[in-house]
Order: sequence, then structure tokens, then C-alpha cells
Amino acid sequence: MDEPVKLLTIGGSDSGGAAGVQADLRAWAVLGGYGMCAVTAVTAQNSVGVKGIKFMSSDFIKAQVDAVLSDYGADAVKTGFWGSREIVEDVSAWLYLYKPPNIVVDPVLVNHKGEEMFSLDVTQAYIALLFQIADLVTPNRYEAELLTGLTVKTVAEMETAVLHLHALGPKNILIKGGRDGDEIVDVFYDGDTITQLRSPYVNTSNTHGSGDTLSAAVCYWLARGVGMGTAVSRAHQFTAQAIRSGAGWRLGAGHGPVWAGTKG
Ligand code: PXL
Repeated sequence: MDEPVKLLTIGGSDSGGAAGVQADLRAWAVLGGYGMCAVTAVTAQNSVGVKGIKFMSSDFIKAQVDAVLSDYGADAVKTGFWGSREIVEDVSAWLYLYKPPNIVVDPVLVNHKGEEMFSLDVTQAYIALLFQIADLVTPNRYEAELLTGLTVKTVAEMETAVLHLHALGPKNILIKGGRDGDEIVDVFYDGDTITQLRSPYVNTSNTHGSGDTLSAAVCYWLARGVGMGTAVSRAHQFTAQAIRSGAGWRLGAGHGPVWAGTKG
């Protein structure tokens, strides 16, 4: 048997199954990777909103990371919903210790409505610690604004922002979820060349989990060793397909999920 790549997500649980570790593990199962998870927080949420959040202690998050990295190891790691300075400081220390390859940092800081989720010290800790070990950071445009202080709306502004974000330390930057007329645009910068990734805009509110699916898919392809540019481009296509597949689904009364799986 060809052994599946080993992937670890360190992020939050979404009881609604759309985002967070549920989205990551689903994307990895569909793609053919072996997914592991260290849960940072448990959320009570559905398509309408987040009803509650309980953070795990950073000691217990570290225990989960330690358990899997000291035994299974990982070919790539994704970070998601961390949400407190203490967690960023304590858990990134564990990543500095184990030095897993292919660290993808999804800086979950602003929700899809553009509302900041945590206090500024969390953003600062991301830049000081996680950005310095990240192979790739994948903000949405609101997160790019928070992290750079710039306005990030147009594709030209996304192209300026990737340069600013790269100067903060990460090896590669992908700003996701831009819009240009009838296309969705992600902007990728590898420290050398800026690349636009485009796919047709799909008129649906079922985009919950799209960012997680994208960064999880990049993580998978990095673990497969295809190289950053190819990983980002395949992940963009995978996510566009997941948005198309979930577009007509009526699940809940609000912001529905993307669907990276198959039917039946
Ligand atoms: O999509 C970002 C995200 C990550 N992790 C958790 C979430 C969300 C957004 O809802 O709930 C747990």
C-alpha cells in the first residue's frame, strides 16, 4: 500500500461541521491523507451564528500536539482557530521544538462578516511567533487588512498586501477570497513572483468553511511534495469545486457550508 501522508490540524471544533477541524479532516479524507487533530477550542455553532466558545487550556493543547508529533509525526501541519495570546505563545513553542515540515498558518482573526474575533495582542502574537515559522500564511482580505493596516479590497490592493505580509516573515503568502467582477481571485506570493488564481464566482452564501478547505488542501499537497506553487493552485481548484458542489444545498437557515465530499 502507498502510505497516506500524515497531516495535523491544530484548530477549533465547529459543532456545525462546516469549518474548523471538521472541514480540515473532511478535506484530507477526500484527498486521501491521514488526518490528526489537536483541538484548541470547542465552538457551539450552526449556519446562523456562534452560540458559545470554550477554549482548551494551552497545556492540554500541547499535550495533544505532543502525543501525535512524538509518535506519528506529521508531513504537514495546519494551524486554525487559536484565539488567545497564551495559546499562540505556548503552542507555537511546541512547533518550534518539533520543527514539523510544511507549516500552513490560517490566521483565523476576522470572521466572514469582517468582524474582528479577538483582541489585538492575538494578532501581534501571530506575527511575532507563528509568522516566523510559517511556510505559508493564508489570510482572507479582512485578515490581511488587520495584519497590514492597509485597505485590501481590489486585486491591486491584494497584490500590495502580499508584499507587506511577506515582509513580516512568512515564506509564502496567499490572500484568499478576493472578487473581481464575475471571478473569485486568490493572490499568491512566494517571495519572488505574484500569481493570481482565478475561478468563476458562484452566487451562493454557502461558503462557510471555504478558507479552511483551501488551507487544508494546500497542506495536503505540500505533504505530497508537489511544491508550493502547485499546491496552492490545486487547492484553489479543489476549493472552487467544493463551493460549486455546496452552492444549491439548503442546510440550516443561514451561512451554509461548502461541500468537499462526494454525494451518496
Ligand atoms: O473558518 C474559520 C474557522 C475556523 N475554525 C473554527 C471556526 C471558523 C469559522 O467559523 O468556527 C472553529
